[in-house]
Amino acid sequence: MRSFESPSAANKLALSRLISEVENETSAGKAALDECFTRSGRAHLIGVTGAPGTGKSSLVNRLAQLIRREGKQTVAIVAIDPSSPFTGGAILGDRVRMRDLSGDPGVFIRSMASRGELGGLARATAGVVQVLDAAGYDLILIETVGAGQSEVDIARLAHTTIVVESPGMGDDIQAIKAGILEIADILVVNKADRPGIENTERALRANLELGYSHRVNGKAGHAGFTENNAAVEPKDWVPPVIKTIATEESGFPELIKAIADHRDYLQNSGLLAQRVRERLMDEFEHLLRHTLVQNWRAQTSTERVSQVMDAVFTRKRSPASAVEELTRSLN
Ligand SMILES: Nc1nc2c(ncn2[C@@H]2O[C@H](COP(=O)(O)OP(=O)(O)OP(=O)(O)O)[C@@H](O)[C@H]2O)c(=O)[nH]1
Ligand SMILES: [Mg+2]
Repeated sequence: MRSFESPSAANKLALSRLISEVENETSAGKAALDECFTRSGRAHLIGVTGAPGTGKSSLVNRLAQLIRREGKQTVAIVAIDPSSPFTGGAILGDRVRMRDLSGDPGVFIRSMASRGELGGLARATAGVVQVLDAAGYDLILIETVGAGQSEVDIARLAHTTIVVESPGMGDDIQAIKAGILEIADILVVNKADRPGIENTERALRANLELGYSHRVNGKAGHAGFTENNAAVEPKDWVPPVIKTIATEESGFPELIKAIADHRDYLQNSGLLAQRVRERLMDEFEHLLRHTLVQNWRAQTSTERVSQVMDAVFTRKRSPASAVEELTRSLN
């Protein structure tokens, strides 16, 4: 594990292998995660989400490149489901990314495929991010296509969530349709070189103002631990709207500053500690459910389950009583 402390080109291969163990939930992977955890908690986790083709990969790529040019921070990129069926852009984006960044020892790039099981991807992503955090990467950029519950779960992993929108679909803001606007800490209108940028920006700002009164603790949809609220009382964070051109460098100094400002805001308001606690509680509960169900499955024969479920299907038993019956040995 010592070899993962300072990221370098030499240990990227070892890091890749370790991440595969974690993704596949092998016993070596689980042991590594336990060890990594105690050395994690330093990295700034940044979620980048938005509809297919808005330019997330290009943006993440450019961000990493410019942050590296400043030379102060190392960057890891986790791209979720890069083989998105919606656009072919991601594959091209990934290739550009590889060429631009892969020679830099301060950059690590990992792609992750979707999982079948609900919650599986979020769990695997949390594990991978934890390993990268422990390996010492300062910033971890997590790219997800903003659609569906598992994407929202992944976005919740991040300290700072960037929602990417782009013009070209009339006034139809895709992030609003997908219901991801309310998780944004920073809004980016990418492809600012395209016509329609003003309309997109205006519609976004209007929606932001509308939704703003519903925000809780600076982040809507972040219910959970609230016992600290009296002490915290943060001034509301107003998500900035930033125009970028990811194929150039336009808007990126502003975006990098907004990311740093949000990090400072979270730290100074006490929200960072609160969010980290919420996230760890989430992770604990998710793992608890996962473990209990796995143990139960290991101890319960499928024949027994179908026997009891037959009684449910014929309405001789309620689902609740089936659960009671089938978990009796665990009590
Ligand atoms: N004109 C213009 N094109 C851009 C800009 N940013 C990205 N693109 C192009 O838009 C296409 C999609 O970009 P990606 O970065 O792959 O978008 P994405 O959101 O990651 O796409 P998915 O991962 O498939 O959801 C590519 O052809 C990019 O070159 C921009 O600022 N201006
Ligand atoms: Mg992409």
